[in-house]
Amino acid sequence: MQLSPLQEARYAYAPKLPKVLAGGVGRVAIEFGEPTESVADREALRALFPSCYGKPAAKFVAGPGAAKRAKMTIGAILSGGQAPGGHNVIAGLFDGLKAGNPESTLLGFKGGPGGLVDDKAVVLDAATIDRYRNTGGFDIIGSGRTKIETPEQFAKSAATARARGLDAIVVIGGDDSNTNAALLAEYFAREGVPCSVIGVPKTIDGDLKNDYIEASFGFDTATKTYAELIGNIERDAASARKYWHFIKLMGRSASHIALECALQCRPNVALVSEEVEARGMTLAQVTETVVSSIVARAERGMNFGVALIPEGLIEFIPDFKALIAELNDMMAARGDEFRAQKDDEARVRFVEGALAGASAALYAGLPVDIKRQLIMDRDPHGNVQVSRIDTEKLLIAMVEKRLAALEAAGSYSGAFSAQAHFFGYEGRCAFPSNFDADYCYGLGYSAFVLAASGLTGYLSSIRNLSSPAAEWIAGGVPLTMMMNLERRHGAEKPVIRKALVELDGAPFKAFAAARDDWAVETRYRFPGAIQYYGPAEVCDRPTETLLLERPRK
Ligand code: FBP
Repeated sequence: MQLSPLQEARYAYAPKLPKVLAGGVGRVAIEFGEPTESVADREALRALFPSCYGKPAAKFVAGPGAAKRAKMTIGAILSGGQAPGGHNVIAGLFDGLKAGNPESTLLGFKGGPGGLVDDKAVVLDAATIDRYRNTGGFDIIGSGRTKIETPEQFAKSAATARARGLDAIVVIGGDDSNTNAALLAEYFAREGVPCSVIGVPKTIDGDLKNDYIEASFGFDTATKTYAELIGNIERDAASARKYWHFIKLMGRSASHIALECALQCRPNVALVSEEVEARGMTLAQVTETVVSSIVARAERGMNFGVALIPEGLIEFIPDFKALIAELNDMMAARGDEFRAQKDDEARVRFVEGALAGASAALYAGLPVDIKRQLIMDRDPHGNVQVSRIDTEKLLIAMVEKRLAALEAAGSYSGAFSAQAHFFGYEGRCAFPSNFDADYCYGLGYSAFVLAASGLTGYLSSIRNLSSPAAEWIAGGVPLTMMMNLERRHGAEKPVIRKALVELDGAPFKAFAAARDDWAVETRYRFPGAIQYYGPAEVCDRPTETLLLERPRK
């Protein structure tokens, strides 16, 4: 493979570790806190997780060393969507494992959780790890979205753990994948499989966070990548002065990515799904938010602008949310009939016949492409695949219609020409920023310490992230602490609760205080490309979200 100069340089980058881990695995002791409770549905979860529920949070402190030094075999799984830094989690895990005992073995299960079920693994040796240090992507072993849920899948996972002599499995994933990790930990405990299960908080979406998880890895790099592109588009818009750019940003449900990019780039409009839901806004009202900026700017001679749209928007518009919930239940209950329809057109007709009331009317009035996109296959966790719904185009169509009406009424005389963009996959495999490279390496190293200390059902945790890496606080948090019951595939299931944008949180408040000005004036900010070498204030700066949520002390 031909290496780029940056790739070669990044191989040599030494991630910065929290001070408590920098002394090596032999000098890490664990301090336990109070027993924990889940975020909701406590009795139900206590009953579902009799072994793992309510464990105390763990914090690493300097001490005699809690991690066992015997030879171990650990299996790593990369799960769900790619996020920059996954390779460094594996590198940190590998280095911790080898520091514990050079005879230990790291296995990589191929293609996500399915690799564990089907026992498809490779040995990850030093030479392999060195080819992936500080690089983006999950290609070292691949990823997948298999949900381990049937008794047969659990039994096969246990058989793999036994056959391979696994002491621990490290699941590197988002909320759904770590829900899997919690279920697996409980199953192993119940069945007497002597194998820990440790999670690592991954997702560019930024929605796996709480008091112990300040950020999921990958959010930093992905948002900086998108912000660079948005800044470039803003400059293009302000130069050409003829286009409105509608940019949909990945992030499935939560709007953290859109909000972070807004704080970095100061676009004219940024929609926040959580606010749309809280205000009970209809699609027409959401459209009006954009239209009012377009009209105000046109009056000032600026027929250009930039609008950010979170990927999950339509799921938060109450009437769409009800429609999607009905579609999900209907597709679960009448799945066979639905799938038996001969083509897309027949499926749309079938759905139109099956829906009733307001949902039927809403669905009937949508453009045909959106109708089709709404009934595409759900992912294995029951989620609508929002990245495949062209919300940005739906919004452009709505805006055009409204502007035409305003023009006819004599209250708009601007020129509107739109460009649609979707930034998602572009950011998921970028070279991890220094922040993500350091954070991920530390998370992997911590996962080893948790596993080697005999803990199970924990998520690797590093806190105090807005401070320099040496001051970061490492440890683990019980997975059940983040769980509640939610409706999936038509039934109540235990899942890790998504952390959505909080409207009384500092990032949203900072945005809300400035947005009326941005809507009318041109206040663009150009973050530029991620810098890997240079002064720390340029290269190691965390996201605006993190700095606002956890101001440096
Ligand atoms: P997870 O990190 O939760 O797995 O998802 C990240 C994500 O990039 C979402 O933002 C997006 O909606 C989804 O994956 C896209 O999925 P896919 O890669 O299957 O198209």
